[in-house]
Amino acid sequence: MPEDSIEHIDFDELNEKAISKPLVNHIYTADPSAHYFNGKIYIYPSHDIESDIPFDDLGSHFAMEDYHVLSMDDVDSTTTDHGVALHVKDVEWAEKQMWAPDAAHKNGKYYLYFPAKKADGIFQIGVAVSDSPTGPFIPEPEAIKGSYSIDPAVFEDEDGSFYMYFGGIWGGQLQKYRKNEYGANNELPKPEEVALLPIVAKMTDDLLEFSEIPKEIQILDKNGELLLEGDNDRRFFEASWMHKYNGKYYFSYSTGDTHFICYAIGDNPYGPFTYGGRILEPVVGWTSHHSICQVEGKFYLFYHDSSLSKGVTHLRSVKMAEIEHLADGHIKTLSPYKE
Ligand code: FUB
Repeated sequence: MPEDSIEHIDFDELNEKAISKPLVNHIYTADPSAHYFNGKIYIYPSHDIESDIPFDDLGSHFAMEDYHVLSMDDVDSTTTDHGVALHVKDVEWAEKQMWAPDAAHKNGKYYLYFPAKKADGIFQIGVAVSDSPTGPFIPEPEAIKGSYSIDPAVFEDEDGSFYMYFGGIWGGQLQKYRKNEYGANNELPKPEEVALLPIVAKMTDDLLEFSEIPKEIQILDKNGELLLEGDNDRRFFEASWMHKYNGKYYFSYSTGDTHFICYAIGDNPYGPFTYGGRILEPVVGWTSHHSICQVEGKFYLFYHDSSLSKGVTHLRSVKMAEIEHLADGHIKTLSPYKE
């Protein structure tokens, strides 16, 4: 939701209308990646903090330094904060801005994937490993080779293969890359040109590296045409996620400056994906970022808004709500606040 509309909000009224409450309110949390590991819900969010860094379009004021893992015994239970699971000071290659993370579980090990800026100001994505879903996580000494930009989402397919989806424009730096190569002069395409696309790479068996050269995934309209950069209501901005439903692959993402969470449907992890609609209408706060987690046959959207901080865009709170897949495969759009 745009910053200038926040001053007109009555937050008491808004909280009455909200379809869900913050899962925790002793710290600010955002960008929730939720997983159902061993019969319990684990949420891997960003840990938002106040900073004296001025606001800019690159998101420099999102100055997060560490990650906490949250857990819930079931969808109705209280949420436990397991404390600091990884701090930027323990990551050799990273300097600052621990943005949206994700996690994976394989053979008794847990993997935390996270983007951070290096000393040269360029984002890369790293991985840290633990024997416990709640950490502490031990970071690998170097970022994942060939990774760039932000917002990793690691999806396990039914055949046991893992894929990382990533990328985000503006502060996430995806516009600086073409065919996986950084170019300081690269910028966003023009509005009438094809939009920048999210990136996917299959992971190695040890889940520490990419096993292939990352590739773009296509998001098409119903006529089979790639979405254009100027199609701000539908084109990819950041916050990739993948879930599977009825044998179909649902790639979901944020449209950033238009504040929607949208989805596109495909037949395999690489796409192409055809735009399907909106999952979530705009929340209070500029960013919208989500995950979708299946718990005992039902699907839940984990998302965030800035209602607890009364609209401070970089002080967000993680929430959850059930979502519904309709008989035709579409997802029913959620409004975060009742009319
Ligand atoms: O939390 C920092 C950034 O804001 C995330 O990486 C983006 O997806 C947006 O939510």
